Amino acid sequence: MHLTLVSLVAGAAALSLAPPAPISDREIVSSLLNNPILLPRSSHKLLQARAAQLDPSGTLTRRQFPGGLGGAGGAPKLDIGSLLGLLSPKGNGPQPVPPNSSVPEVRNVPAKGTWKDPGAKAVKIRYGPYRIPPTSEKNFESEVLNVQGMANTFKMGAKKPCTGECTILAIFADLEYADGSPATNANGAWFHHTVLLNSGPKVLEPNCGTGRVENIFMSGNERTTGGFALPDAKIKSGYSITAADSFILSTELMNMQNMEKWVWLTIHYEYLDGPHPDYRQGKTLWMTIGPEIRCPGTNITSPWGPSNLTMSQQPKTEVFSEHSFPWRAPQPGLILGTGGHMHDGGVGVEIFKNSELICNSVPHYTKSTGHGMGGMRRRQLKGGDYNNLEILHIEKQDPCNFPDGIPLQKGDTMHLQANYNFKKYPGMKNKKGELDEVMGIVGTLVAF
Ligand SMILES: [Cu+2]
Repeated sequence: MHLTLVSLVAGAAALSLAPPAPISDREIVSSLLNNPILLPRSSHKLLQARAAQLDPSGTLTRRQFPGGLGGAGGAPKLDIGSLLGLLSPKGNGPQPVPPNSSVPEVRNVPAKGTWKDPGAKAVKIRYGPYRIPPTSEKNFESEVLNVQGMANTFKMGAKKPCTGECTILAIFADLEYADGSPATNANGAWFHHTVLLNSGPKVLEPNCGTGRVENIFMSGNERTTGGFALPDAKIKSGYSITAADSFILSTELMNMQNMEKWVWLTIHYEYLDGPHPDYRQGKTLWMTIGPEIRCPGTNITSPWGPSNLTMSQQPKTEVFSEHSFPWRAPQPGLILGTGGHMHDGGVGVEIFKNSELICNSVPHYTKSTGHGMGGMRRRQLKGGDYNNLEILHIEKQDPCNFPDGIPLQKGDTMHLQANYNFKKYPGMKNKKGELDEVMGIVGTLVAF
């Protein structure tokens, strides 16, 4: 007994000396396919469609991949290399030539000034270039999602702000052209969304508690701040990454014009070098509406009754409220901040801890100042006498901050209620002229 214990301890010590192996591409892709919480619906659907395209047996067209993708237990073996080729920013098709750019990949930039930690560094990393196809171009995305001018890509092993250990305090994402000037919807580049995922041997996905791949940041046109700490909080927190962690970027960009564009995604990181055990672990908890978005391996039914959305997440009525599945805290923590993301037509996302309303995240609309819209005007849309460039669009959405933290006990629940009213705000239409998919996503910063 004594000997066994000693040899176990010795074995553990020997193990800890070897650097932990990073997560394989196969495990990452398997997690992304199996856990619909990790990616926005459109990116998840495109990933499934790409995987199905490469599956010679046709069995991968099923929604779930419970056996993994390794070919074990009768599960089909997916050629991950080919899949990643299809998903890369360039794709497998004819290679269009990006413009030259002299803007460096990594720039040391001033901290945005809100994170008062004296040791904080700030760096801006440029990813890309990404080609955004003209609205008239037929591509895989336009066929699968009924949209125009969209490019959806993955980048595995995306550059991290540090190569060893560091603690990230905040993340901001933006788009720019070759010369570094901003690419916005005002000049026709629609920043649909980007998702930054982290994978690693010690990563634990906080929403479902399964898997070693985690969605740590999402942003779109509203240019959300991804914070793992509150600038004015009394509680120190951050997201720590290690040398074995690997970043994955999922990026979905859209064109508002019938003219090819090349853009770079920029991510600004504010971080502290090295490990910081005195900091609480800041985690982003994502909750979302959607008829089939559950944790892998669970089969719970919604306590809120039938969904107001179709399977492609398009609204069935003009005025409705839609809820997420409740999330249950696996351990105590502190809620430091929360905020929602909606699509046009949204009037607010209400966020609850147990049954108590802790935040109403309200969207703010502005008139799009797009120009050169010839490519879109030619099309006569049914079901309304407006086009997507004539309506108000959500520009930003209010967050709620709790500098003292709202205590979360083990077993406490959280959920969201997304309120939509298309009578008040017209919604974006897809290329068939139907109301396009809607979202109700809430990111909550919890310090564990
Ligand atoms: Cu969205």
